[in-house]
Amino acid sequence: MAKQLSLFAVTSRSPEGLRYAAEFISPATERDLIEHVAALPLQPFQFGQYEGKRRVASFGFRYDYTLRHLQEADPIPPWLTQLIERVEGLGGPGTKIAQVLCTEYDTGVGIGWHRDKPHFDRIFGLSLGSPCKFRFRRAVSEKWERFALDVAPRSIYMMAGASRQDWEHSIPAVEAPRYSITFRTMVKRT
Ligand SMILES: O=C(O)CCC(=O)C(=O)O
Repeated sequence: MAKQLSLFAVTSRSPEGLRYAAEFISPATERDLIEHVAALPLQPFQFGQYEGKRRVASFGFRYDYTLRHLQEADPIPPWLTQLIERVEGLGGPGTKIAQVLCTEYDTGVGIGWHRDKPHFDRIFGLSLGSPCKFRFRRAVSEKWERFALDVAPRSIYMMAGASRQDWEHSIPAVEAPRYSITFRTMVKRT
């Protein structure tokens, strides 16, 4: 595993709460993680009656779009333990990862505009295999304000605050196979 890094604001005009760190993991760890993710029983993303082209496996919790609620999923596997400790370290005191989503994007596959479900709080995304454009948009007086981040393999981003609550995000079709492992904390219910 690479040494501990810090997350940085992307630019002064990036969405509030968006942070990024390049080279969060080494190329050897990246290869190892891709092998683990590719060996999972990945399933096409189910969005109610629709099926997405990306293939996913959820751990901890999964959101069921047909039943419209959060369900328990398989426990987070041990091969993710060390990585989660590093992500929690990056997130700072009180960061507790409760949900992990492993995603495979084949060439030509992306993800449409969305915000993550409100049950989740902060979202950390580790990129593996190939780069992508990570796009943001939010409605401002009947127009879209837009921002795009070039996300490199082995990097990690964090969405908190407005970048996660107010802005939508999407990834256009990738030009080479990409994998991501996203880590989510839960909103604390009082
Ligand atoms: O692949 C990524 O980095 C983003 C995934 C994402 O936006 C999601 O699963 O909701």
